[in-house]
Amino acid sequence: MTWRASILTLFPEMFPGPLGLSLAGRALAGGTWALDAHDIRSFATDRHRTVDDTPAGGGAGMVMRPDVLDTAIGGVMPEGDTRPLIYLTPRGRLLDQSMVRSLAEGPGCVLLCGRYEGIDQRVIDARDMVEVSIGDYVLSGGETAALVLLDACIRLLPGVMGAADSAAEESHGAEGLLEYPHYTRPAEWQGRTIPDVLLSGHHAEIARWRRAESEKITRERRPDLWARHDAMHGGAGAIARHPAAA
Ligand code: 6GU
Repeated sequence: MTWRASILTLFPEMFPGPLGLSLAGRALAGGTWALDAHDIRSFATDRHRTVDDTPAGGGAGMVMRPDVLDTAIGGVMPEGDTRPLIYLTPRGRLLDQSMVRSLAEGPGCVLLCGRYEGIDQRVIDARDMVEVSIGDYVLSGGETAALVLLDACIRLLPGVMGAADSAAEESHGAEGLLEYPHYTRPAEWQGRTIPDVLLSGHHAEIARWRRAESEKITRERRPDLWARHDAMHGGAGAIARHPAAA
């Protein structure tokens, strides 16, 4: 069954964009996933095809109208469509790899990309939208966030990635650690060498070195991920439990 993404946006030309290339593009052409992008403006009913209005209570910017959005959603989500309806907004729940995994396992998603100051709260409530953010910074619209979310999901669809285990071993994988550093030829470049252990042929030692590097970089860069990883493994720190590796 094809994983299907439907997009509601004022800028449908932004899709598939970069997702039409490389891994995702090949999977799109091959039918692993499908995309339909719809112009919200085409669901407006007045002569001027109005999609927004001034905020109730006053203030700067414009708010997208609930009636137009509801018609648009109804137009792309038939009765019985079980896909989650996601509104991309900086006030949403932070996207993470576990959310990505569960979306990729489902039938697809419907993505609503907002512009202006936001959308009327009543359509968020009435349609039971899941509000999702991709990080703590502000984008000019939800479209680039939608592309990020889709990219993360598509690469997990069966058959999209080359090596069977390349999704399992990477950063934010099941272990919740960042990835160890990578090296390739030449063995010496601008006076810099490759760590000896990687050229030793001792697979167990290489695995141990990579694990230690993963833990070190996660501790240094992402104390939040490290705390969660450590708790997952009984807490108190991996080194403390494995004094030999310290
Ligand atoms: Cl989903 N939308 C916008 N406009 N800005 C964001 C975002 C989404 N996530 C982070 N910043």
